[in-house]
Amino acid sequence: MNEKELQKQLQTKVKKKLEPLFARYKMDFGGIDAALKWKPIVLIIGNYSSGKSTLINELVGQHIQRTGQAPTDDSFTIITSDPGINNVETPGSTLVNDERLPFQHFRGFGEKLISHICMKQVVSPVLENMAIIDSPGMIDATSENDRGYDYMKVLGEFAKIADLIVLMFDSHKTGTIKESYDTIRHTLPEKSGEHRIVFVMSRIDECDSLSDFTRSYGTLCWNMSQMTGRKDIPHIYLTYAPSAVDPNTVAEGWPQERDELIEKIKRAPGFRIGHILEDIDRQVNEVQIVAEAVSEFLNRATRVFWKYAKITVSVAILLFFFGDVVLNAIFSFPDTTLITSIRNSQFSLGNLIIPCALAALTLLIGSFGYSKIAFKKQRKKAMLNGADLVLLNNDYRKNLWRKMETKVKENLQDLKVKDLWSGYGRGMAKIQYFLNNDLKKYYEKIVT
Ligand SMILES: Nc1nc2c(ncn2[C@@H]2O[C@H](COP(=O)(O)OP(=O)(O)OP(=O)(O)O)[C@@H](O)[C@H]2O)c(=O)[nH]1
Ligand SMILES: [Mg+2]
Repeated sequence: MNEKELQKQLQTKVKKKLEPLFARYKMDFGGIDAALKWKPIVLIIGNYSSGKSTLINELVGQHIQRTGQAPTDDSFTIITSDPGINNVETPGSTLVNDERLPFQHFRGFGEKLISHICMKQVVSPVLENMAIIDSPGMIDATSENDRGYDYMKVLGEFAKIADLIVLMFDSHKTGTIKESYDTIRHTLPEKSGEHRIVFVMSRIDECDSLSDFTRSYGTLCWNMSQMTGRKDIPHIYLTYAPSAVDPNTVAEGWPQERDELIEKIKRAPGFRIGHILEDIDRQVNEVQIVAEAVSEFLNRATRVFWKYAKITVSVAILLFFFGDVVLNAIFSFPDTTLITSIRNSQFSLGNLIIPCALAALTLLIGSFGYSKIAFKKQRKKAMLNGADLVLLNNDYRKNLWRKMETKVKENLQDLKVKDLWSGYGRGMAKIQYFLNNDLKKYYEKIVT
């Protein structure tokens, strides 16, 4: 089975199995669905004028994107190739409404963003099984108003569906721009995996001397470790635009450095299935911890329910037989109690009215008391002390909990007494089965 067929099969299976579970625990299935729908994506991001558009033009072999020294692109441009389509440009308003594409959820970012997304379909062998997204250059924007939409969040959404993220810094502005900082420090770690990001220092031909180059490279490394909070420096690819450089001035080793980056980009489609499984794995683990907390709460609530039920039924039975005796002693009513009527062999159905009414009233008060007081109290306590519902025996679980705690609260808040019997617990078993069987099988398939 080739990768495309495997992706298709995964799409049907995962949708059928996971979508209802995600919905049950109020989780968003859109991310997985989007990744399964379309082709592999390479996202090119970085400082303004770092050479993003130039790199794309050279990779595709055509002048598709405008280039320029000042901030040039203010849009996200999705560039790809589809059979029989040449030079077609589609506006964002069409893209976000096309169910076959993974961009529907961008609708939520508003008109301003939608008018800053477009797709260009060109003829290019490199792009047949891949799309490259050119993005607005990062600037020192400080608020959402500067762009008219939440740039960081939008970038995060693109990062989520990308198989490779190329983060470019030119040799003049090695990582000091606010949006670059926020991207590395917050957006990318939250939305993508470290191994999907490549750091690039571009326009290296503009370093006038070796010492100039060393200074730029050193600054970038320093900033990078500040931003990532890591002591080890990630590999930094070096590149330059051959079109901008006199071939006689190209230093030894540069072409190889550049080829390495180009190869890395071209290999991105090969990682798609692995990434999809990784995303599914991560998100199913997130649903799992929510399901665990919910089902533990329901177990505890069920135990309290039975305690309540036992007490209420016992009181109802007592009142059924002796309630009318007490009434008779205090109010001399009813004239004949149930027990007396049986003892005197004068039993008639009328003697059952008061005992039945007392028993029914007790059951009513009991169930009212449970659902309106006890259940709510227990739910409130669980929401305050959520961590106590799951086992947090390692750092992975602790981090996962931190990430999902709000989702757990959201789920607990909406639980009703009838959910004690609505099969939430079965959701947990289904998730477990998916992780231990289905997902494992798919991992085996891509390894073989
Ligand atoms: N010398 C030299 N110039 C380059 C190189 N790459 C790009 N340029 C020039 O740098 C300028 C910016 O390049 P773009 O490709 O437009 O940069 P960008 O990252 O797309 O910029 P924005 O769209 O504004 O974010 C253009 O004038 C390019 O011709 C390079 O490797 N060397
Ligand atoms: Mg550009």
